[in-house]
Amino acid sequence: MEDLIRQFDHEIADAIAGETERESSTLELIASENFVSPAVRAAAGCVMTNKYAEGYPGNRYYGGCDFVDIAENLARERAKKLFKAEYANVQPHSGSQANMAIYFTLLQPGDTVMGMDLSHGGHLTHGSPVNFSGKLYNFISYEVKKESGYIDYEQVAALAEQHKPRLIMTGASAYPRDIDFKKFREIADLVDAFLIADIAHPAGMIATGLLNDPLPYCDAVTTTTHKTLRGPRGGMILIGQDKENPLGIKAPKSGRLKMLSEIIDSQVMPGVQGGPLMHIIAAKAVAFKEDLQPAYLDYTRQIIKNAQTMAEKLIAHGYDLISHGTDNHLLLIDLSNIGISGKKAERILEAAGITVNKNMVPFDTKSPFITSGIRIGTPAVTTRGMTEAEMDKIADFIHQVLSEPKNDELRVEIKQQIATLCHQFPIL
Ligand code: DSN
Repeated sequence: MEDLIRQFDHEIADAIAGETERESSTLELIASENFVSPAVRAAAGCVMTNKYAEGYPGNRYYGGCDFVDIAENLARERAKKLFKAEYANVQPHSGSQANMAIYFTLLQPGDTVMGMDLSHGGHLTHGSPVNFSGKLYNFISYEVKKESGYIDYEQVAALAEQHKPRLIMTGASAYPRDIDFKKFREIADLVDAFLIADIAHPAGMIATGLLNDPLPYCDAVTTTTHKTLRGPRGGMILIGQDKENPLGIKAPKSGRLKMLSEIIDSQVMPGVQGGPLMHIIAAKAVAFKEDLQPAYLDYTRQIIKNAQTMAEKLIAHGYDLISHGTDNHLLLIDLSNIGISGKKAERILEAAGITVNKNMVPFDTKSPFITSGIRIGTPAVTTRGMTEAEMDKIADFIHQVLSEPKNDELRVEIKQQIATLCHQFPIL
């Protein structure tokens, strides 16, 4: 593939070669990233990129859709099987667009909505003032507790009582603990609010039953497909089995789900998007087939074991982990006690071959461009086949680099050791 590109465009071929080398020889610890299989990558680069297919299988605005219909039907059926869902829309180009389609389905501009504060682990589309969500709707943010780092469910209930939101958004991008969706449902019911879970980060472990399942409790669930699900970059919307339709549609129960799903479908396309990315939908189908194999359960178990191993080792080295550990695939570390900003930690770790991202921590006093923390995730290194022994080593590498922030030579030395380690665990 690269040779074909090189024959015509050596600049892009060089950039791809550089990225291939970077991914092969450094440690990818960004919690939202992963490495797709060769089959998923091949599907994402297939001829279906040529096809326009506005609409849904069997009901398109264009001719010639027989084969892309097969791909989309397979993606939808596999997604439903994976999550025990009644409905799946696999067209959203991203998690943000999945969330937008849900908001457009359930809200009017100006409505009051609750979401987790970005600096406490939420996502841009959960009401950040610089995002469409914060501009279109009146978002009220809930937080984690300062002492424990866990979601402050009493605060969520009190804010809901006070503000009577039309919708409560759960889910996070930097929250290391499992979420009590049942408790959120009870709070939402008190004020007659819709409840939506954005499971972009932990979707893989929810699919395999290792983390709480929001589908029985939420009116709809959104996710991305490229994080723990290890598929192509994209989004998806799900509705659980036997869900009461939250729109108050007067129809028999079976008919209500159909009507809600039709509204969501129409908000994804034409409400938010035009033509779906059929090559990406084909790749989603391949990824979901992989996720339905027994090996994927082992993979998701190992993601958690790896994160917990790294958490224990870093705590032993004196690091301040938000919530003192993790239930899932990520750790959020407050670096205030060692006197390094998230920005600086990200830079010096990258120089040593370790890729992480700077991240706000709850009650952060630094700006989002500097931050007091870093976020670390294990999905990508687990895909390479790394287990607890490697996590121990990686935690030691991180500690060595952060303990000597001025030592350039040490970083060069560690980068070489990391390249050697990475080459023992090649990416397919
Ligand atoms: N940018 C993603 C993350 O890193 O968590 C969320 O969309």
